[in-house]
Amino acid sequence: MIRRNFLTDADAAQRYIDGVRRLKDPAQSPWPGQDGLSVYDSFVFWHHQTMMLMTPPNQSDRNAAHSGPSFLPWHRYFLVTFEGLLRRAVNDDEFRIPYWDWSADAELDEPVTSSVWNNANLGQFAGSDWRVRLEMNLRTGDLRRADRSLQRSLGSTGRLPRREDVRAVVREQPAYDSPPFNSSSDGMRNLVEGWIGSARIHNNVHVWIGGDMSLSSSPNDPIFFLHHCNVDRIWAAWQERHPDSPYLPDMTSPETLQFHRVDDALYSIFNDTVTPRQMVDYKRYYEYDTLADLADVET
Ligand SMILES: [Cu+2]
Repeated sequence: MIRRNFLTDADAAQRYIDGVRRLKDPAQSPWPGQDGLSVYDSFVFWHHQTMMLMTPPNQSDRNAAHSGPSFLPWHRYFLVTFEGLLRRAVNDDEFRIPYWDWSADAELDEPVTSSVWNNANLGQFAGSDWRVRLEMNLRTGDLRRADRSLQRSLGSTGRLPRREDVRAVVREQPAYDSPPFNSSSDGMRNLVEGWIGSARIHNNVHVWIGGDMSLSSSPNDPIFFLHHCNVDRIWAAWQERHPDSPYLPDMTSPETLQFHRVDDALYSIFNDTVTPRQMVDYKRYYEYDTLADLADVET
């Protein structure tokens, strides 16, 4: 039950691609009640809905899974749910989502030449047979039906975070998060999410890829899950490095932090109740092949 490196494990990479293609096909993987849409598309919808849910509603910074503490557990849950469907799609209980170590690509002279973008890998999804069927309407902010190719703008803006940027956060940030628990907070979560700090870690990767990755419908790009798997790996490395640092905030925090407190239900479009507390112990679901490049820890 190991999550492996997409760049160095051709088998995990190929199975990820196979599974994603199956989940995207409305004939093989229909989204019940949504004509012409697939199970894959439901994840685009779920992510978009979550971003539109401002928490609390009278501000425009924190939503149910971004610019706040639940950024990490919500995306962990999102990936674990997707991973369970992938497992069935490739018919292998042991399969886990691989991670894209973008810090390795940051060391290339031309990161856009990384093998992750080859046509045999993620490059193929920018071709004509991969259709974006739900997209964020830039004018209204709503989600609408579409039928077009995936868009990327690799490397035109932004920068891939360097390994030392990530290591510094894992090493030097003992606090998970801090008041006011939004995009101005100090602490590990906000440095990893990338609203503060020079590296702008998670956000910068979305910007560097561009196109569909810069919208609330960003899971349209299959790189989304590989990117977030690496973001999750950073959280895992931090957890191993700071085993006594708790998830914050706890339930003594006000209702305005709903969807972010440790025992709140994470926002879901499905009939399920999963809390940040239940997502802390990732080893219930998977382990990483290594965390040693991110921290001086044993896995
Ligand atoms: Cu997100």
